[in-house]
Amino acid sequence: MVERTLAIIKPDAVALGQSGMIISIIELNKFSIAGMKKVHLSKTEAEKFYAVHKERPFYGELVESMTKGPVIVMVLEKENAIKDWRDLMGATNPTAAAIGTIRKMFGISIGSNTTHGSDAPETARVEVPFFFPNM
Ligand code: 3AN
Repeated sequence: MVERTLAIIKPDAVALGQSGMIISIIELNKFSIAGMKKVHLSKTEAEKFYAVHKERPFYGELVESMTKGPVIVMVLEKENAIKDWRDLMGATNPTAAAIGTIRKMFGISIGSNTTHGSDAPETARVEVPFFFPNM
């Protein structure tokens, strides 16, 4: 089934000039980029986007790391986009991520792990319109 998922290239990766390479990898893996924009999240926006993690000990660090510079937000489209994008990103902790995954190649730490991807269809249905209200 053709699906849509939300992908974010996080501030550290954008600042390090890795966006172009990451977008190339996305295209080489046959995702269609249905929407894309560069935005600098406010603290309020990041807190809302990650509200599900509010009780986690790393919430403050997560909000801070997502607001320290601009991010590139994309809607990716393909068959099984949600699982395929998560597989391409790799495990949350870059040290545990499989060789060939984006987080393995570019990730610095668990808190600075290059990209975000929706984790389920219900999540994608909320996360896509969060950034692209008309999609
Ligand atoms: P994923 O992004 O792989 O779905 P989640 O949903 O568990 O992982 O975590 C959301 C984000 O929170 C991660 N992308 C990561 O940046 C951050 N994070 C997760 N665990 C930690 C941790 N132990 N310390 C710092 N940041 C974390």
